[in-house]
Amino acid sequence: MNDTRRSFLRKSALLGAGIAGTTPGLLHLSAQPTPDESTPRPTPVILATDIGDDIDDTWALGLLLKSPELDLKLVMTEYGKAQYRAKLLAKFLQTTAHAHVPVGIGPDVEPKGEGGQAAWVKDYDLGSYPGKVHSDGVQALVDTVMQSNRPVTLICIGPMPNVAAALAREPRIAQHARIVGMDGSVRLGYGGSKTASAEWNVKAAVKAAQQVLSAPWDITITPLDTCGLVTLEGARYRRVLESADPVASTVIQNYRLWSRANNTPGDAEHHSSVLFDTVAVYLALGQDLCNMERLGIRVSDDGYTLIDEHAKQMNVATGWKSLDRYRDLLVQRLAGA
Ligand SMILES: [Ca+2]
Repeated sequence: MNDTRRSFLRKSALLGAGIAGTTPGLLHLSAQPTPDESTPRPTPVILATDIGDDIDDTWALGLLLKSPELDLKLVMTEYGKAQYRAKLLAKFLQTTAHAHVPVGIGPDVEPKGEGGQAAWVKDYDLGSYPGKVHSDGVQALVDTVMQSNRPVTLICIGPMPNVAAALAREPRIAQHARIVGMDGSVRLGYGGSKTASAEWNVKAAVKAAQQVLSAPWDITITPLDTCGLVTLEGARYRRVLESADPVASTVIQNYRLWSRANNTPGDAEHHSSVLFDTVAVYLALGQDLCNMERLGIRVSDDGYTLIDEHAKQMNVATGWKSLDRYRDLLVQRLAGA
């Protein structure tokens, strides 16, 4: 749908320029904004994801594909399980008619193996993916950032060893990209607990988090304080569950397999799990629904994200202005108009 609308806008703009350029009486039209100029260009983004462990990455990818403000230039696997994650990304993109998006495979390191969505890609051949598959995903990330003529938004929704590796390989990416990440726990912990937690994405690869979250790029994060509170239930969940939209139905198909693999098959018929990673995608396109604070954040060696005025300053979504409006946005985008 978005591709169709974009190509329509592009054609309209070309037509407008042609008229203005060849008809003297209409020259003033060239000063009028064309549809392309009046519609903000989508932001180039890269998604770095540990898809295939918790199911929220799959929901986040769905939200990203349904957000016309964002132009997905590359998906890269994070945190091991490289082949399994790459297959999930490729099959999801192909199933939802986004097979033009390149897939970058991260290094074949620990952790290895598969996860709760393995059944979905059991017979999928990565070689059959119509788009580009980069065997060196870290280099693909570096090249995509350095070759972009506009700053890239790097959405990080997993532990970040591969983003840290990209930064080590080409430190200048920090001048050409900004980070929007699902990271940490500032004042609230898991489940809205009043005690901060050592959040998984930080704790699973602490050194990488310290490197990425202190580099000189612009950083925005959703810690558990905001992302840890997002679930869909009741009528909202049913809209996604019953949607015929290819993205929504692919998300639900994966959620059902994942729930079965986690011995909670009934969950997928009634409510979502916590959709942490979707909030990072949201923050890449807008922040109006969150309370944003500018805070110095230091990553401790045991994986906590501590407020420290001498540490790297970043934009932190520390609370919701309206969590219900965010839930509505998520449903509207995933389930279609
Ligand atoms: Ca994740």
